[in-house]
Amino acid sequence: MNAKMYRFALPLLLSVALVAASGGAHAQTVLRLAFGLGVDAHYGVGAVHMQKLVAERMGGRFKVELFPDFQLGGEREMVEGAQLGTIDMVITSTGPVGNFVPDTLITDIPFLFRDYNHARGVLDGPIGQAMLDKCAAKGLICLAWSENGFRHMTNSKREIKSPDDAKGLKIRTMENPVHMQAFRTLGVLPTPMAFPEVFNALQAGTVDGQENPIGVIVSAKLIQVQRHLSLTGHVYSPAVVLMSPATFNKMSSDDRKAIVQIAREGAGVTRKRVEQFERDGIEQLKAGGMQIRTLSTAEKLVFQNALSPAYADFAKRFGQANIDAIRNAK
Ligand code: EAX
Repeated sequence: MNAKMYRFALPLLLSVALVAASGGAHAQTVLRLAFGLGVDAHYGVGAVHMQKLVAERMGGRFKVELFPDFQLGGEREMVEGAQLGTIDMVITSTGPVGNFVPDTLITDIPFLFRDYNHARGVLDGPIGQAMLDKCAAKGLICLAWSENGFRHMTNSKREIKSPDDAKGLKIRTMENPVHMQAFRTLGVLPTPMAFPEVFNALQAGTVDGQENPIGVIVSAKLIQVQRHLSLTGHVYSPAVVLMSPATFNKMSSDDRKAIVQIAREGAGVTRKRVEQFERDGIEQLKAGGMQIRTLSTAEKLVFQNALSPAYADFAKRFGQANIDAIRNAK
């Protein structure tokens, strides 16, 4: 064996010897997946499905460990954990994500999406993919769009059927500048707060109300501290499945492709659970004694018209053409 062949063969022989010495076993990497609400809520069922698919499809190289119920902090903290690498994967609403990836904030504009099909079609298409691709420059890997749902207003004081009814109420919002600006424009006093603090704040009366999709209102048992639900559907709340770059970059290209597909399929299960909450949750809340006010299209239009000053600002901030591209998507 000449010197050149020897140089090539030695590392190969060494690595074979090492694998043999380790009994051929590959170390299994644990993927810590964190999210809010319980395992049977919309993020949770998606996370459980992802856990199953990783076990089935990734050759035992990876194992998903679930951290539900905000165990690893509110959504902003979980996203920070993904940036730092202390959390491998997160399923979160886009609420705080805009503070890390400003390009996603356009999705938080009130009354931008007509319905679930419209929102999912845009997010799963080129517009949505372009936003996911912006995450890497901000220290995050956004694998797939998931879903939180259309948000509605609850409060302990009075029925809300018009902006005038909402005026002066102290409403908890997510830590999201677009939502806060919209509520300020309506004359509401927005109080940004991480979700784990919301139940106690409502119970103590430090805020009068909050706004969230049915799945969150039901899963967080907000009926215990809120009397009125107004089905405003004032904003579609996307969610995103994101990963720590430290974890993602250690994966082979095949495993990266696999985890992206698994995130997409997990999001599909989440979306089904959101639809189930939309079907059953309102009746459940009504049966529990919540005073529920449906708003007509005309009444929702009054909210949209009252938001005109904010829309003018959003057009400047995000570009009217970009807003129209989303609004007019089929
Ligand atoms: O993602 O903070 C919120 O209101 C979110 O909708 C909730 O954490 C679920």
